[in-house]
Amino acid sequence: MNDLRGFLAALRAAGEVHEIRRTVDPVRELGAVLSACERADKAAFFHAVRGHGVPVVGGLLSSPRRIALALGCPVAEIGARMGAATESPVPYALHNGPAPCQEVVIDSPDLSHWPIPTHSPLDAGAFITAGVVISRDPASPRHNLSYNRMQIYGADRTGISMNIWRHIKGFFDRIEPSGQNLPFCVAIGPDPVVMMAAAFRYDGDEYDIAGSLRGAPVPVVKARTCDIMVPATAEIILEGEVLAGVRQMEGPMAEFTGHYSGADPKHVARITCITHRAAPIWQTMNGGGYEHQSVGNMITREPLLARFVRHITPRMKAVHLPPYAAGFTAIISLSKPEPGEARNVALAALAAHVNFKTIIVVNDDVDIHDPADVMWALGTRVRWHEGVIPIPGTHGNELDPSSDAHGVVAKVIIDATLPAERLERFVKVVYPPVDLAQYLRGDS
Ligand SMILES: Cc1cc2nc3c(=O)[nH]c(=O)nc-3n(C[C@H](O)[C@H](O)[C@H](O)COP(=O)(O)O)c2cc1C
Ligand SMILES: [Mn+2]
Repeated sequence: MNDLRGFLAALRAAGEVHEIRRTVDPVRELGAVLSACERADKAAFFHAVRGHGVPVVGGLLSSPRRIALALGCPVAEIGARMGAATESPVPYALHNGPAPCQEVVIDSPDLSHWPIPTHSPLDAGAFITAGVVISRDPASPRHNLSYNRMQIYGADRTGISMNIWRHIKGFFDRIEPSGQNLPFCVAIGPDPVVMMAAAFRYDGDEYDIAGSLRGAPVPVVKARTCDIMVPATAEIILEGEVLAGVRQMEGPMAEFTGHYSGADPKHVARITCITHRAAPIWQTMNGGGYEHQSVGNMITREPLLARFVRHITPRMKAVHLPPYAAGFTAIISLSKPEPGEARNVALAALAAHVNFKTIIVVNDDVDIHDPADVMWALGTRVRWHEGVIPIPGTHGNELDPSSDAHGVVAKVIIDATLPAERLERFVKVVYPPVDLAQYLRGDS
C-alpha cells in the first residue's frame, strides 16, 4: 500500500467505508453526510457530487482503527509507531518512471472544476481542508508538510491560513519583505502516511517522518512549476505561490474546537498549475470533525502524553486524547496505582502540552477508548469533594471558548481511580463478549 487507492481498498475490505451513491450537493450537504458517517465510525466515499464528475472521499483517518490499518499495526501500537517516527528518518526517493500524480497536466487551472465542498452550515464558503501543503525552507533544502485550510476565492485564487507559529509562516516571513512570493504545492489524496507526517512539528525534512511511518521512502517527483518535490502517488497536486503583500478576509470556518473561527484578513495564494491522475479522487475533511481531531491532536500528542506519564510511573496501562474532546481532555488508565499516584500522574500529564486541560485518571478495568465506560467511571468512582482539583489561571489554548482574551484557562484533575481495597470490594460487572451475528442467524 503506497497510495490513497490502496488504503481505500484495505478500508473497503474491512467494512470501514460507507458508499454514498445518491447525488450530494457540495454546498453543505456533503459535509452533513460526512459528519453522519464519521459519527457512525465510517469513512465516506461520495460517488456522485452535483455538478462534478470527480468523486470525493472523507473520514479516512478519523478513527484509531483506520489509522492502524494505514500503518499496518494493531491499534495499541499506534502511539509507539508515532513516537518512533521522528527518531528513525527515512528520506524520500525519486519516483521511477512517469508519476501517477502528473498523468494529466492543467496549465491554466480553474478551481471551480473541482468538487471542493462548503462543509458546515456557517463556513464562509468552499475550503480545501485535507490537502497536505508542501513548502520549502528558503534557507535549506528541507520540505515542510502541513495543513493550511484554503478558502476558494476565484478560479486560481485562494486564501491560505498560516498561524503565527507555523514553519511555512516562518519561511514566508523571511522572503515577503523583499516582495518575493513563496512557492508551495498541495497534495490532495496522498499516501496516508504523508497525511500523518503533515501533523508533526519537526525541524528536518518532513518526508522523513512519512518514510519512517511506512518503513520505505516516499516516492516523489519534481513539481512542474517550482522546485518542490511532491508525492508521486497523490491523486491531485495543486502548484502555486503565497502572494507577497496581499491579504483578504477569510472565514468563518469550523475549527478543531467544534466552534467557528472568526473572519480575519489572511494570506492569499495563486494556483499556477494542477496535475492529477486519470480519474482522480478529491479528498476532504470536515472542520472540527473526528478526522481533524485525530490527525491534528491525537496522533502526535498521545506519544508525548505517554512519555510524560511513563516518566513518573511504571503502572501506566494506556493514554488517550479522545477525538470528541478537541484534544483538551486526556484520559489515563493505571494498573494498581499507589496511593496518591493518580494525582502525580495527572500533574505530569498537564505539563506535557499546553492544550491539555482536563485530566481524567481511571483504573485499568476501564476502557479509555469507550466514552460510555469513562462516563461510568466518572459517575460511580469519583469522590467529588476531594477527587477534583481545579487549577485556575494557567496558560491554555486561545481558541478554547472558556479561555480569557489571553488564552488563560482553568485546568482540572479528576481522580476517578478506586483504591485497591475498594476495587476488591466493588468488582466491575463484565459480561463475556459474544458474536451476536451467530445468535441473530439462529445458528445452533
Ligand atoms: C485538518 C487540519 C487542519 C489544519 N488547519 C490549519 C490551518 O488552517 N492553519 C494552520 O496554521 N494550521 C492548521 N493546522 C495545524 C497544522 O497543520 C499542523 O500543526 C502542522 O503540524 C503544522 O506544521 P508545522 O509544525 O510544520 O508548521 C491544521 C491541522 C489539521 C490536522
Ligand atoms: Mn514543520
